[in-house]
Amino acid sequence: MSFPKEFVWGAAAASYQIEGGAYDDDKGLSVWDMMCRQPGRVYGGHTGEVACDHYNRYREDVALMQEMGLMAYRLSVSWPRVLPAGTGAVNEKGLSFYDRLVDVLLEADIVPHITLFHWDFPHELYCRGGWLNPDSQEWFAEYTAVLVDRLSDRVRHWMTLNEPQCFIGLGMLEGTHAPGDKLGLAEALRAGHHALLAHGRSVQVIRARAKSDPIVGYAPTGTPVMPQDESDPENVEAARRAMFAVKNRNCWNISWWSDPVILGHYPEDGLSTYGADAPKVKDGDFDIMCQPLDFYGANVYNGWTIGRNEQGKFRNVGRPEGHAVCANKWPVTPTALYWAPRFYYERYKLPITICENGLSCQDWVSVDGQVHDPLRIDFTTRYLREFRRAGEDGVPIEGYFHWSAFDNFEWAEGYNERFGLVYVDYQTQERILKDSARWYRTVIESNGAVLG
Ligand code: GCO
Repeated sequence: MSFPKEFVWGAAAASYQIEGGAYDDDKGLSVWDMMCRQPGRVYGGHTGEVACDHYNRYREDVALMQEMGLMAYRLSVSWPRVLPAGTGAVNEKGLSFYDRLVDVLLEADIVPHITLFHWDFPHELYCRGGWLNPDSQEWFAEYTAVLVDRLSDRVRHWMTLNEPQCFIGLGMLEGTHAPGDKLGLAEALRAGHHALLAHGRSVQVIRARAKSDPIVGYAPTGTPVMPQDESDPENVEAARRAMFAVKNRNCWNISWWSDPVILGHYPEDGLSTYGADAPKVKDGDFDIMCQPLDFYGANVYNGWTIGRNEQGKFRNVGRPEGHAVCANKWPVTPTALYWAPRFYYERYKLPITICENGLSCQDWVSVDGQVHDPLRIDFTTRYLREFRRAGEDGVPIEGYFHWSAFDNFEWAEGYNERFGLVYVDYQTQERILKDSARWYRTVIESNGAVLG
């Protein structure tokens, strides 16, 4: 068996990471604009002010996507570009950017998949308490309505939040991402509770107002756990348990952020791990959070392996010396793209779309003027073979979005990491299709047959 006939091959990017135009056309400020102004927060003092200048070069960029043969493009919308104060007055110039982008994509036969929130939270709303404010769910519902009203005649694919683990955990608890706060766990989890409510309200708004039948999902992340011995059912079970466990008093886990949205409650072990820091749940909260979804959007980069020690007890088996790593030292663990989709599907019973998967490489322009990135091709081949295997074993696999379409602003790492299929020279804004981009085209054209 190969990939399903209707399988969607795409690539992804996010507004703050590529758009630039931070001060153009009356855009409001986001927490990332503000974070980048603070010395020492982002590698090298880099900012997303210009980034890939996609705000001005989107036509050229869509032409490159077409050259790559993409069937779909996962983009996100900058909330403060559309609503400069986060609520209230709509900025027509900002909204019309997305309107034009959608049209240009459709003309190129590329289906837009819109993520409503990929971290550029409006600064004005942050000053009103941000996600800590219980009204945040209504702010997000209002913003959702503006986009759905304007775009849903042409856009059917929607994702609500990207990785609450990061924008709450890294943004509000650890302070390494915007807004850069180091709150207590109780405050972070309360903010997270509001974000989960915002997700639910947003799904309700999409379903109530969309002009064409919507396909709605959610794009969280987490760390997959793989069994060392795949033929040992107890090892598989140990991996599943470890993958969904909430053991640490931080925001980095899967089930706290997915169970309420899909199963309608917080996980028991999370409630005991967080104890008195767990948020108060009001009657009806889970009814709001838990809305019908059409797919589970998984962002998967790497995982760890669990196996038996000499006494037969399960533990993290670690990695052998010299194990393959990406430029940013993330480990290369292809079977994560088998086990994560399988465990997600078994627990949540939703079809799986991989909304992000990819790697940072040390790409540069070679003397022949090309960008040769064999490691990206090898990495993606290995991961996609595993994803295909998940499909063969009965997991409904619907799509794959490579992270990323373009090199871009990698948050606190600035431009120090290159995740793109397309190389971007930030001085000249020249784009070069990397070898991987041309290769990806052959993957798409053959619906994965070239993966071997
Ligand atoms: C994510 C981030 C992306 C990152 C990518 C590489 O959703 O994890 O949204 O924006 O750039 O994951 O770290």
